[in-house]
Amino acid sequence: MKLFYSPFHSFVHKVLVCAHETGHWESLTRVATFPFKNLAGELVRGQYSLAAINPLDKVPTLALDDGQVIYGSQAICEYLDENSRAARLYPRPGGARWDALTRLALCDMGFEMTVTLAMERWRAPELRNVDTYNWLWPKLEAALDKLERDASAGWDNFDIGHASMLHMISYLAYWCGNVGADDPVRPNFDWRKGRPALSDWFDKALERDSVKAHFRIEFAGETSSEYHQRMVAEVLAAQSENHTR
Ligand SMILES: N[C@@H](CCC(=O)N[C@@H](CS)C(=O)NCC(=O)O)C(=O)O
Repeated sequence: MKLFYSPFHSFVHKVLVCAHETGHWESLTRVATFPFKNLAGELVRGQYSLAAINPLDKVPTLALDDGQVIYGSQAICEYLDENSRAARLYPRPGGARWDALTRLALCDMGFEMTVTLAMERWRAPELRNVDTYNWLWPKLEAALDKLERDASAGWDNFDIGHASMLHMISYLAYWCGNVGADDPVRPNFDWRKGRPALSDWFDKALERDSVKAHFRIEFAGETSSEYHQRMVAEVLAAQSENHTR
């Protein structure tokens, strides 16, 4: 299997966590994909295009060995979980499943809002859309507050919603707060402040092997666009051989 994804490990990737927890880590070829910029940091499209296998041209995109392509992180995680060789992250039908799926949705949407805010930083400060920030920021704070209330009640499991929480919170902390990026959206924002239960949960979850396998570890694989294009070509060849898409 090939996973096309952005290899920035300054945040926790939900799909990587899921791949590791479900026992697919070793059989996954991770293909570095830069959806927005080339390696020189210029905003260009095309060099790392996935358009031939994903009409949305987005990461993450999973390609199975027979050429079948699955995109949308939710679909990818569900595929990995259904074919799990180890833990299952999607609870069986019932209340626990809806709780996990709702946290998955909350944090996936929170992540996308955070990406929108982080992308605003690419504009000159005077061109940044303040209305976007004013609209989205209260939702992100409310999402964190809801998760703090949930964390106060406690969990005795680790599900797909938790993987998504790690993804959103670590990305938000990096791009919108006091953790890492230059020119963050809110330079002094500390998501942990006033959220002790969530903060404790987060620190414990970072100890999982599925997180430690990539978080804050530099991507060591091939990053050239030639390699990326070769991997896309392999998917297309498998598709024509197996009549998949
Ligand atoms: N809902 C999608 C979101 C994927 C997504 O928006 N990926 C961004 C990177 S964070 C992307 O590839 N953007 C490239 C583009 O929009 O052209 C998922 O969860 O997979």
